[in-house]
Amino acid sequence: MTTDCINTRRKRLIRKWPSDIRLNSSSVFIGSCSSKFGVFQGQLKDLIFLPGADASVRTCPPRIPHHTHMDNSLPAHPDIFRQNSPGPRWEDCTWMDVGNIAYDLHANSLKVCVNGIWQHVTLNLQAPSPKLPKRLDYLEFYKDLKTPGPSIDVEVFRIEGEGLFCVLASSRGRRKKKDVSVMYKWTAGEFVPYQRIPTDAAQCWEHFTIGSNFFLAVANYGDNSADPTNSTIYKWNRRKKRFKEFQSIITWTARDFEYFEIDNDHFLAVANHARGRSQSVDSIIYKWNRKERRFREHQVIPTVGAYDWTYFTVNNFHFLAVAQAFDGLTTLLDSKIFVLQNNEFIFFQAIETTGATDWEFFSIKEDSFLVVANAYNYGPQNFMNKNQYQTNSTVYRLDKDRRVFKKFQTFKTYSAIDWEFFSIENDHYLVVSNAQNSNIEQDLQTAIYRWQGADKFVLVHEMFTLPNSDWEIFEEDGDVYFLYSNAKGRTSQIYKAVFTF
Ligand SMILES: [Ca+2]
Ligand SMILES: [Ca+2]
Ligand SMILES: [Ca+2]
Repeated sequence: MTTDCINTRRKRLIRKWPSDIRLNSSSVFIGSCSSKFGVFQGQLKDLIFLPGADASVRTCPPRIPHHTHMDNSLPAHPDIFRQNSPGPRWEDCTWMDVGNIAYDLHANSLKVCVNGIWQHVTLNLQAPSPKLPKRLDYLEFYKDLKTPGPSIDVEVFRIEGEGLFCVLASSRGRRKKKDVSVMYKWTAGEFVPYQRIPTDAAQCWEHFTIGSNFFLAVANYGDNSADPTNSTIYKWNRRKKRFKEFQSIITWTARDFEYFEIDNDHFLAVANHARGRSQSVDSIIYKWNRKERRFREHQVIPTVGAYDWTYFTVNNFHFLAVAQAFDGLTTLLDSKIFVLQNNEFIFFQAIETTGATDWEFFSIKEDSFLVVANAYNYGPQNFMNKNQYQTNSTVYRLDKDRRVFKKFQTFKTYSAIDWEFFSIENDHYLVVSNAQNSNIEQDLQTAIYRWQGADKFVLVHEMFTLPNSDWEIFEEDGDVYFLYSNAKGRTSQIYKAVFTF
C-alpha cells in the first residue's frame, strides 16, 4: 500500500485478493471514525478509483527524474490527468513559463521555473514570517508567586524605562506581624520581590500616572469599621527607584480605589464599605489639585456596603458604577451607575445585585457591556443559608436608544468576586474568579468564556485553580500571561496562554 505517494508498506496476504471477495454491491471503508474498523486520523483530500495493482505507479509522480534540467522530477500532475489538466507540467519550464511555481513531492521543496530550469526556492528565514491569527487554546501553569499573606487584589503596571511590575494587596492575620504588600519586578521570566510597602489589611492597589509621575494607591480596610484608616498614595522616586509615601487619605474600611482621567483632570474614587455598625457610608471622589499638587475632596456619594468603583466611557459620556455588596441585612440590594453632568456624577441607573464585588466594563464592536460579579447570597431571600456562594452573575448591554443597561446574559457563578475581560487578536474573553473553592465541585473551577456572536459568551475553558480573587492579564516578550491573587493562601499563581494557529 502506498500513502501520500511516498510511503510504501508491503504485507503478504494469506488469501489471494480479491479473488474470494464479492466486489459487486460491496461497501469499502476508506476512513472510519469507528474503532471497529481501525481509527482513521488525518486529512483525506482526494480519492480516485482506478483498476489495477499498479494504480500508485500510474497516479503518483515518478521517483526518477526524466528531465535533463533537474535532479528531481516534478510533474505537478500525473500523466493520466494530463489531457484535461490546464495546470503546469513539470516539462513546462521554458522561457515562457518563468515564474511558475510547483511543489516537488520527492525533494519536499518548492521550486520555481527560472530560464528553463526548476530551481529550489530558498526561504529567507530572516524575513518576518507572516502573522497568523492566533486563538487562545488553553492556559498552562507557569509559576507560583509567594506573597506575605492571602491576597485579594493584584495590579500589574509598567514604569517607563524601568520595566514591568506587579503588586498584590496582601494581608496577614491580625496582631501578628505588621501588614505588608510586596511589589515585584519582572526579571528573567518571573516576578521577583522588589519593594515591600506597609499596608493595613490592603484591599486594592491602583496604579496611575499624572504627567510624567507614577503613582500607586492602596485602599486599606484597616482593623475594624469603628475606626477610620489611612489609605495611602505613593509616588515613584526616580533617583531611588522606589515608591515613596506621597499623600494619605482617611477612609472607612476602604475596599477600592478607582483612578480615572477626564479632560486632563485626574480623579481618584474610594469605595468606603462601612462605618461603625452601618454599611451606609459616604464614598468620596477626589480630584487632583494642580496648584497644591495633592488630591482634594471633589464629590461625596452616599453608598451602601460599597465594594468597587468602575469608571467607563460611552460616546464621550463618563460613567461610574458602584458595586454594593451588603446593607447590613441582605446582600440582595441595588448597585448603582452614575453619569457625569456639569462636573458632578448623578444617578443614572440601579441594578439589583447579590453581594456585588466587581463591575467590569467592556465593548465589543459597537456594543457596550457591564458584567457584575455577584459573590454572596445572604439574607431573608436565602434564610436557609443554602449554597451562599452560588449566585447568578449577569452581563448587561447598554441600550443606546433607551439609555439603559439591559440584562443580556446570565452565568452561574461560584463565589465570583472578579470578572476580567480580555481580547486576543479578534477574539474576546471573560474570565471569572472563584474565591472560595469550597465543597461543591463547580466551586473548584475557574471559568473562561469566549464571545461567539449570536451565541453570546460560551464556556470554553475550565481550570482547577487555587481560590482566586483577582485576575490580571499581561503580555511580555510576545507571550500572554495570567496572574491571579490567591484569596486564601500565600501562593498566587501565573498561568501562560497556549495558542492554536
Ligand atoms: Ca486588579
Ligand atoms: Ca475598581
Ligand atoms: Ca475586574
